[in-house]
Amino acid sequence: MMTWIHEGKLDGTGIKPAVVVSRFNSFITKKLLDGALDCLERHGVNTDDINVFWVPGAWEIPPVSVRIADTGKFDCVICLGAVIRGETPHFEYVSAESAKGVAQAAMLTDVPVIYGIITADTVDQAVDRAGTKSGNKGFDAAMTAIEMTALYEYVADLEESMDDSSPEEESTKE
Ligand code: INI
Repeated sequence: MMTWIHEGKLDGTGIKPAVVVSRFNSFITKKLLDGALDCLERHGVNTDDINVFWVPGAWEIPPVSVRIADTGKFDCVICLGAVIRGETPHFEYVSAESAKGVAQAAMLTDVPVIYGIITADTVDQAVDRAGTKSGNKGFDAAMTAIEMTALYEYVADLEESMDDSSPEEESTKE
């Protein structure tokens, strides 16, 4: 018995990503953006093909992401933000709605919409996830976007590739 394994390659050559990044807590979100751009460029994405959209806060990320995805001009949308707990319940609303909104955007649109919004109890936790102790969540989100873009493209052509008895380059038979 043979099993088909399907996965997206980590090759960004030719892809046109949109990055939506929020200005709230910009000392963190600028680091996430740096990480995302570094990842995209190091995986073959042409700098001229990257479009960055700034929004005021994490709350605004989902509605803008849907509209950007619906233009059909981009292969993926990478959402970057930082929601940090304060003294009121505001954090709960903004973090929950931005997460739900990005999930909805991913389901409603034809391209991958990737969740790179940090939710942290403290500023230190956010700093750790923006290029210090716990890596850079912007870099990770961009990596996910590259893989998912390749996988979406591959799945769109799946019928054709599975009709062929020899596996396509993107898949392997074990
Ligand atoms: N927006 C954030 O991106 N991060 C936060 O930590 C945050 N907090 O805690 O208030 C925040 N609030 C603003 C919100 O995203 C909207 O921009 C605002 O409510 C206007 O719609």
